[in-house]
Amino acid sequence: MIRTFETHKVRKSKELSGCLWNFHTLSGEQKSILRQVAVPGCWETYPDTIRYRGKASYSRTFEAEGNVRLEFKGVSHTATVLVDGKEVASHYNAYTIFDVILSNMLPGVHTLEVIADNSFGPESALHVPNDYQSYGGISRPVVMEQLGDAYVQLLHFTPVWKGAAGELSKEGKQNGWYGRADINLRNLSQSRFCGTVEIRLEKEIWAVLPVELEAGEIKAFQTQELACADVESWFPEQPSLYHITATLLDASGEAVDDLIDRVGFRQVKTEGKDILLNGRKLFIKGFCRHEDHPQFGCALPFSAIQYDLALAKDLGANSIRTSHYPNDEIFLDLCDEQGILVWEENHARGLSEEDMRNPHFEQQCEDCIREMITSHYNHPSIYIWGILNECASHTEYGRKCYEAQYALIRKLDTSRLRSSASCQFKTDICFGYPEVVSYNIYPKWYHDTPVKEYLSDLYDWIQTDTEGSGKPFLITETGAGAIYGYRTPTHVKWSEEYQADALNEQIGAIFEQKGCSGIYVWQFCDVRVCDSWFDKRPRTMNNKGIVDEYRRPKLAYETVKKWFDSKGNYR
Ligand code: ADA
Repeated sequence: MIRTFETHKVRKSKELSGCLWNFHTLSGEQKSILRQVAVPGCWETYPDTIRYRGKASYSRTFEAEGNVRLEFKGVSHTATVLVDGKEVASHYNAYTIFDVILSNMLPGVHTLEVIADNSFGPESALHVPNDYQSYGGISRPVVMEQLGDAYVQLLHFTPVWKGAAGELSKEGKQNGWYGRADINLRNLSQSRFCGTVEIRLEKEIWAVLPVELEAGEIKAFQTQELACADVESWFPEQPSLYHITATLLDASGEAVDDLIDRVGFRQVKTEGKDILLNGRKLFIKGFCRHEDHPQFGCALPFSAIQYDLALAKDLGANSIRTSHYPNDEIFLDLCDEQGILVWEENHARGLSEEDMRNPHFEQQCEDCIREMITSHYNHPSIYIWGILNECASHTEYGRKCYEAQYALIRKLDTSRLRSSASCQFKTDICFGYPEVVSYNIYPKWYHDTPVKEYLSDLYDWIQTDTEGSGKPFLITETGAGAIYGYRTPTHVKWSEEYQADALNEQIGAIFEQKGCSGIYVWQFCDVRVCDSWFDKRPRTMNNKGIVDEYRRPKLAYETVKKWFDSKGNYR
């Protein structure tokens, strides 16, 4: 399953995943383990490659002719793509989409090979041994599309509220909504393309733009801000969605290509210390969630993703933080449809200044941000872009990296907030850039300070000594570890009782903290971590889940549910 809705009616597309591909390992002593494997999938879900770190080859045949677009939703973590034995694309990062255009293919059967590599090394600045697993495989779907001479390469829609402020918070149809569409068109032929691009909101024609593309040209088009009458706003309680379609017509008026996406009319901004969603003061009750499962690795199927969201909703959550990388777009489709707000972040966790000085770091971060925002721009559930979780935001070198990445996000998207989850206690120097100040704190786990005291001390420092003063404030991580099934009247650390007690105090203090707009509990479920973390992580797992890796609830499940159910979505 690619998306929860059709993204084309004119363009012909075929999923190349959703079946078995030929597989063999390519490095180390496990050379040439030959078999057929499910794609999408991770090789760590097979017994003989469960801890394999290196390269492996996936291959299959496919029929095609003319202009073909291959889209890879995620290959973990570095991909080399060959068609008929010739390299046609390469990509770094497991968590972002990449594509390749194959022009003028001869009719017939072709071979597709993807070499995936999950090894660590100096050329990988973001996938490093870490407190989560860098899996190996074609972990998200692969799609083949048949293109004509010209096609719709990108369709971004920005909702704009122009009505009276008070109206925005009412549910039901409103006439204050406008929108702006940005479209990129590409001419694959060697001759000029003339025609029009027609944009529909649901069935209604909303805009028509004239098109002239020189041979081989990629051109950006933008509509003015146009009215979108009688649409309902998107709220967590009323997640109204609308299909937007860009159809490319040639000079004779024939449709030659199209691209369909879904949008929601909602406005996100800050006002003083508040995060406003459609004018209402948002209160975040969320979880940090890794894409991780003992049976699927990071390649969770649709039903497993939906099960996680159902548990989060049962727990009273209204938001998920995609810690620490962009998520599968089908997860975002489900969040759009179910009114679950998303903090989506680029790929980084706990990188020191030395790590950030890796010569590949800045380009790999920039690529991840561009690819994340380009492919996820239209999802109304995403209210904030995060960067660089717990990286070196306390050093001058780090500050320059944060500044550049915040600036890039603002260049790509003016409609959403920005933040970064910091762990630099009273030493962070990067709060002048983001709209929201966010911290990961672990009183009652990594240090036994009373939570209320620790939190108010940190909050007061932010208000008095930093450029984050007066900005909205979020706790983006707090929690404690518990080994599922370890129950003891001693309530010692690693027991389920201790985790429940710690979270009770942590959440209680955060809910009471003035100026705090919410919390993300670390973390939704227990996850596999890299082997080298064995000494810090019992079971070589991060055991701070509210449920274990099989989604079995720990005692803390009811504790979190009690707190989350006690508060609505707004302050
Ligand atoms: C950090 C980090 C998380 C996880 C957590 C923990 O806050 O952002 O990825 O490692 O600590 O479990 O200690």
